[in-house]
Parts: sequence; C-alpha cells; structure tokens
Amino acid sequence: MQLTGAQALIKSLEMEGTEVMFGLPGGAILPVYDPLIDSSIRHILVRHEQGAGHMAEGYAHATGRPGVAMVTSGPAATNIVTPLCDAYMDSIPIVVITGQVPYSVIGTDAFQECDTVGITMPVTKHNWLITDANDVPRVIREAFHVATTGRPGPVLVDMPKDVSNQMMSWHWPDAVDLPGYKPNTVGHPKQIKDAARLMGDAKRPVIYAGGGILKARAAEALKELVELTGFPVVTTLMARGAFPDDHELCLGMPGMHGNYTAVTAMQKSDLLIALGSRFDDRVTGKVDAFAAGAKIIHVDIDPAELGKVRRPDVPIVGDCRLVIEELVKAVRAEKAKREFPSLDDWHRQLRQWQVEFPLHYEQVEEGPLKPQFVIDSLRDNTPDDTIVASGVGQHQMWTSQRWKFNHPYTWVNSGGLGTMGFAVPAAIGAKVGKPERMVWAVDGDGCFQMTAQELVTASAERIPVKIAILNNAYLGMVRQWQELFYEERYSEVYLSPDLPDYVKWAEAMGCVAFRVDTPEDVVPTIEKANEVDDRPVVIDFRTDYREKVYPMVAAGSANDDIILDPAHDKHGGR
Ligand SMILES: Cc1ncc(C[n+]2csc(CCOP(=O)(O)OP(=O)(O)O)c2C)c(N)n1
Repeated sequence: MQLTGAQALIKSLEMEGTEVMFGLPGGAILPVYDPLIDSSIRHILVRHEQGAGHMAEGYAHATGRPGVAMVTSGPAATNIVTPLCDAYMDSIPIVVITGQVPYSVIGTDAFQECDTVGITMPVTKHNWLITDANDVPRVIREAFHVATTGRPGPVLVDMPKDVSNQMMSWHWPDAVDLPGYKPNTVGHPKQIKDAARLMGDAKRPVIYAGGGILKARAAEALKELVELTGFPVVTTLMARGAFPDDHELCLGMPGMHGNYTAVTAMQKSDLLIALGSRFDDRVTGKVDAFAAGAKIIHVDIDPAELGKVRRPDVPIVGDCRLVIEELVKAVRAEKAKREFPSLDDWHRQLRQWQVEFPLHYEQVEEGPLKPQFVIDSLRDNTPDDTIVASGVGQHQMWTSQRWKFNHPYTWVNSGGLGTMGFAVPAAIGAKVGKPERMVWAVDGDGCFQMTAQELVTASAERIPVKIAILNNAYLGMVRQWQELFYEERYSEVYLSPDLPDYVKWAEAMGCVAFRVDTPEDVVPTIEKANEVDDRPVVIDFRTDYREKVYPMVAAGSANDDIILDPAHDKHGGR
C-alpha cells in the first residue's frame, strides 16, 4: 500500500492504540492534519501548545498510557518545551510530534524553522528527525517503546513537511530493535537477598516510596511488602496515592513541606528503603544531614539514580513492581530463618509524633476564609476516587498535605519542574483519559492566569473539569519566602484579588462560575459545582493571603531544623 509520510504517521499512531491527541496545526504540520480528518483518533484543539503538552501529561498521569500531542514547527515547538521538560523531570510518558520545515531547506533560516531536535535533546528521553517517509512506522514504534519502557519519559518526533508529502510503502515493524536500549527490569537476586537481610536487622525502618511506584504499577506489591514487614511508609509529592493515606502505616508526605512525623521518621530511621524515589533536594534538605544514621536500600529502574545523591548500601536496578515482588519472597525466606526485631517502640514513637505534631489551621466562622478549609471541604465533599490536579505554589503543598489519597493515579501535579500553569490543562487531559471520574483542579490565582485559556478548549470539547482557584491575590509561595527570609520586603508578588474578574473571565470562556468569600458558602458552592457535568466550572475562593504553608524546612537546611507553625507550636517554635 502506498501512503504519504503524513498518512503513514497517522496510521502508525493508530497502530500504537492512540485514541486521543492534543494539538494545534500550522504550516509545517498541515499535511499530517489532513489524514487526521479520516482517522479514528480524537483530536482536541488547544489554545496554546503548552496546553497540549500538559494535557498529554495529565492524560498519562491518570491512565498510565502515553499522552500524544502534535504541533507545528518553530514557535509551536518552542511552546511545548516546558511540558517536555516537565514530563522529563517527572518521568511521564508523552509522545510529541512536531512539524518541521522541508528537509531540503533545513539550515537556511526558513520561515518558522527552529532546531527542535537540538532544543529538546536535553529534555527528552530521545528524539528523532525523520528524513525519509519509509522510516515513519519504525520511528513511531520506537518512540512509543522508548517513552513507555524503562524509566518512562517524553519523546519527540520531528517531521519535515517534504517527508510528510513523500510517498512510502506501508509496512508495520513486528518488533522494536534498539541495540543500545535494554532497560534492566529484574533486580539482581543477591542484592535482593542482601536487602532482605538488612530489613531483618532494622529497628527504625522507613519505606521511602517515590513516583516510580506509580510508574511501575507497583502499588499492590508495595502494600504486600508493608503488610508483611510492618514498615511505615512515606509517600513523596510524586507518590501520593501510591500507598493509601488511611492505612495506619502511612505517614504521608516528607520533605520541605512534609508533615513532622514523615520528616522526622526519615531523620531518625536506621534503614531507608527507597523505592522509585530519587533523593530530591526538596525531600532530603541538606544532604549531609539527611537520615544520617540510616542504611540505604535504593531500588530504581534507572541506574543513573543509584548513588547520584546518596550512596546506597544495597543498590538494586530494576522495575519496582518486579523487585518488590522478589523482596516479598526474600523477606519471607529471611523471616522463616530468624525473628525480626520488634517494631513496637518505633510504631509507638511514630504515633506519639502524629498526636503531638499534627497539621494544623484554624477556621473562624466570620472569616477570613482559610485555604486549608477550602481543601478539606473539597476533599470531604467529592467521591473518594476523585482525581485532583494542582498548580505550583502554596495551594499545591496544602492539597498534597491535606487530601486523603487512597487510590493510585488520583494526584496529578508538577513535582520536579514545578510548572505554574500545569493544573488547568493537566486536569483537562486527566478528564479526557478518565471521563467517568470527577476531576478537580486546585489552582493558585497566579498559576491560573498562565494557562486559563485552555478552559475555552474544555468548553468547546465539553470536558467538564472543575477548577478551585485559591485566590489569595498574591504569588503566595514567593510572598511566603519574602516574609520569612527577606524580612517582609515584598517584591513583585501582589496580583490583586479582582483583576482579572475570575467569574466574568470564566463565564466568557463558557464555564459556570461562582465566587466564595465566606466559610459558610464553601460547601454549598462545591455541591453546586459537583452537579455540573456538561461544561467546566470555576470557583473563585477568596482566601486569607497571610496563611503560610507549615511545617517548612528552609531551602538548604537540615531536616532536623523543621519549622512548625509558630501560631500553633506548643513547643516554643522549634
Ligand atoms: C512558570 C513558573 N514561573 C515562576 C515560578 C516560581 N513560583 C513558584 S510558586 C509561585 C507563586 C504561585 O502563585 P499562585 O499561583 O498564586 O499560588 P499560591 O502560591 O499563592 O498558592 C511562583 C511565582 C514557577 N514555579 N513556575
């Protein structure tokens, strides 16, 4: 069968099971948009290419399947660099197709030419410039394979216009053959035995679960390991939901804004079992002072992670699910040989910290409205399996701290890159992937202004996402740092509560919109929003700008120097 390169590209995407793609056309990608008309693939027309990338990410977060985005060359390609970097930092599988000027004129500064492959090389797992239409099926197959295997991540395929128009003979490769790319998924049996032995000596163990648990679909295996060992678990910002918050051994989020018990348990532990986590600086604080007395077992599919920040005593390269399943067997065998130390004292200590240092805020009836109260109300008035997306800032930290994540793949956020503007498009992508589930985005007013125009996309496509703006009239997280570390010298952080008018703006974009100023209106308005299922809803919650995120470990400080909320600290502001 003779096809154009463009037809072959669409057919290859269909062969890979693509059901939806997010994008926006232009000159260099025009030939590919033509056969799309006859394709089974649903295309969602975004209003900015950054939106397409984050939607693809949200779709991948929620479904585990690769998200697909397609944009044109030049400024469209550069507009999608941020989502590529975001997906790279958070190991999210997305496949981005970019148009390119004709191969014959590359290098002549042709209209809308940019070196997309060069620009995106550091922020993709791999990228390809197609130079011959006959390569299209092979490259697309490889692209999906690389994006979804090993440590997942973004890939990019750059498609010159003349290659799109070139004729090729259709063929679909039976297999992928990439000699230099063979991710090691099975952990080394000796290392696994060594790990089980260390686990059998630990008196203060902590499982440090990272986003890799979710990527490896290892939540069930993790639960089995926890129930077998009685080891407590912290779930990082990227792993919220990987282990249920309502489990008695779940300590919640560690790190810069983690709760006291999760942070301190790691500090005092004698064994950290890092599963698909990467010793991020927002978790470790000052590295030299991080869990100084702990031995380390580190499991990761990416060998480059082992020893990158902290030298492990037992490094294990492998897929988290497969390694945990083997660990369960090895721990059982070890337990059959000898008794493991009692963890009663450790469990008692953890519970005491939980009672003594809970997360805390106070909502008084007459206001002002506390952001934490809004989040708690959303949490308590939505289905248990609601998917929550967030932007970046205070609202993200409060949501991660306070939501009860009892199911994997319910928390969609930008961890590594910290991309303001992520929430709205990511929520849209998640809702497209999981239309039967309720999807809320908790966004900041600053973040919302960066990508809000994608609500036009959501209205046009009838994608009923729900957005809660925690409108504190400030770039709140930056304000918090200026208050605490720059002697309250506020520099360029004030936004205004009503410029823009969020309700009018949301209505203009086809959404139902509400404004809430008082605590008593919070729950009734959430209930009204929950009833809307044919278009997006936006609620402008006017929240107290003075509220800060606590606990906090200041950047570069040791986790032992965790700052509790001075207003609620019974221990004299340690
Ligand atoms: C694209 C981008 N620009 C700048 C920053 C730095 N930054 C981090 S949080 C933040 C403030 C976010 O403000 P808002 O969306 O209102 O959320 P809040 O912290 O008030 O909850 C800024 C500017 C960033 N993370 N991303």
